[in-house]
Amino acid sequence: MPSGRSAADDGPDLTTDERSFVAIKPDGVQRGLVGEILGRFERKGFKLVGLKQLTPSRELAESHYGVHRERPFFAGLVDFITSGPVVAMVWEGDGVIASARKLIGATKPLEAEPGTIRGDLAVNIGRNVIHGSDAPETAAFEIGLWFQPSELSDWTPADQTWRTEG
Ligand code: 3AN
Repeated sequence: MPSGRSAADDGPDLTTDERSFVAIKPDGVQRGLVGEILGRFERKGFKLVGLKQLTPSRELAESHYGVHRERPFFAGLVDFITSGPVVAMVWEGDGVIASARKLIGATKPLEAEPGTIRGDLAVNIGRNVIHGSDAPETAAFEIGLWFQPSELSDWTPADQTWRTEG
């Protein structure tokens, strides 16, 4: 947070460097939803600092979903996420981790609010089109897992002062 601001200001501040890992899963890519989903993050005002498409290896997928290793759906989840191209992204901005989760909506798409990505675009938990980091620690882990530092861009949008005050 830059000097002169306090937590109490509580407004958007894209000069902070909070980052979140967001990925459009194979169902989102196959269904042609990449532009629709990217557009929602762009229109919100977050800054895209990393973007690539890849079909994840099993090793990458198992690391990414490591916390679910003991769950009954783990093998199916890894099969699914490695079944085709994933669009991996890093978005930056004040509060981006929590805000991205709001844009994405609840894990179960039928419980996700209309207006959210899952609420508008998905019906099934096993085909919920998108992943977003759930906390600063997981964001740091996932960004490091999916991206090399050289794949991330430090840049300032030309319209920065029209997105955030100060
Ligand atoms: P989120 O993606 O909303 O953070 P997590 O971390 O609880 O949700 O679960 C990771 C992924 O595992 C979900 N996106 C979903 O694809 C899958 N998943 C979670 N719970 C289940 C379940 N009960 N059955 C099948 N797949 C599940």
